[in-house]
Amino acid sequence: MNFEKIPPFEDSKTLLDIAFSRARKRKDEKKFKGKPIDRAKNKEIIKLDLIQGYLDQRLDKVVKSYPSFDHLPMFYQKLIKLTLNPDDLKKAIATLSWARQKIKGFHRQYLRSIQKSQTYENVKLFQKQFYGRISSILRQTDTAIAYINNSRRTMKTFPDIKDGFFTICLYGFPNIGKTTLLNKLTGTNAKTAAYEFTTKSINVGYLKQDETDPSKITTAKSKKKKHQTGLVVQVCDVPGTLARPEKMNGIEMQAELVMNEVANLTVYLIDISQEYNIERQLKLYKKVKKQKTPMLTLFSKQDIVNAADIEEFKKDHKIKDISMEELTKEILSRAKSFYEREAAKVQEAKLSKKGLGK
Ligand SMILES: Nc1nc2c(ncn2[C@@H]2O[C@H](COP(=O)(O)OP(=O)(O)OP(=O)(O)O)[C@@H](O)[C@H]2O)c(=O)[nH]1
Ligand SMILES: [Mg+2]
Repeated sequence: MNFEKIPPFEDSKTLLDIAFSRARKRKDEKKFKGKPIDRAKNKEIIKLDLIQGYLDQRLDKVVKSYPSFDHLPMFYQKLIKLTLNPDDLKKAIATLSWARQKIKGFHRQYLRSIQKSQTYENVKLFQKQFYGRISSILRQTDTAIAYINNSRRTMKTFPDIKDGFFTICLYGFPNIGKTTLLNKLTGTNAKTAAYEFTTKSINVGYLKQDETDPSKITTAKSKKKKHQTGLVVQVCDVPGTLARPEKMNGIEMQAELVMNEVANLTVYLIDISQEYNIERQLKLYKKVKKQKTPMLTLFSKQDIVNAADIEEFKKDHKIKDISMEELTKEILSRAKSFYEREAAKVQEAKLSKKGLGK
């Protein structure tokens, strides 16, 4: 899902100003014929049509640009629950739909009144009443518009995680090399730095099986057709997590959500070059191991850690790890089984549909 495309929305005053000035301009461009009273009526009718048409189109666009909450993949439903209030968002969007219908109704009503008018005074009066009514309706949407715009800012930070891919989550403490590994595996250029909490939102990259050497991986430019481009794997690098379940912050909760809701495999990174938080990394390791998502453990920064120290650490804590070379092979092998299972499911569904159709 890509939430980047949700457009911004004007407040009621700006919206009305634009609608009125467009209507005025278009009306001035048009030549009106007939008796003076008919000309006056037609001028106002055109303005009413243009104003209603513009507001209708703007309100409709915003309403339609928000995906229906109940149809979103579970990950995004939960992410919205974590970061926003879905009921308030639904209410705000419903307010815009309500305003749209109300404006439509007033447009019909005042169009008829102006058409029936016999005097200029009445034409002016109905025109004024129409403007007053729609201004009042739009003013009532201001809180909803502000809420929608705030939600949009939050939703724009949501990662674009695609459905149907074998997906890996790189998980672990801050500053242990998760983003560095993402960049290495997928060729992304996500920010890495020698301090904690560099990654504030979720980075996504793609790798694929190397066509010249199927035991190796390469970066995947195409994020779309996994079957056409060989085995494509989606990799999510999440913000660092501290082992403190009782006071997890919003970013840590998002990281956990990716691991539990999206990932088919967690790669848990341990960095023993940072002596000071080893105990807490182990605590988190034990927690992640208990989750339903299968986990592989990788020691990061092996170039600056003594190999013997890693061996001793593994023995002391009964940890089974995987090397970098094995990791890529393991990813490809698991991805292959995953896509085979998915293809079998599709085939099965087709067959049972055929069976039912008989
Ligand atoms: N020597 C060495 N340094 C590494 C390695 N991987 C990462 N680093 C360094 O460790 C620091 C942290 O790396 P990141 O990849 O930003 O770590 P992160 O786990 O994504 O950190 P957060 O986003 O803050 O959770 C950076 O200075 C990296 O250059 C490695 O394999 N060897
Ligand atoms: Mg990072």
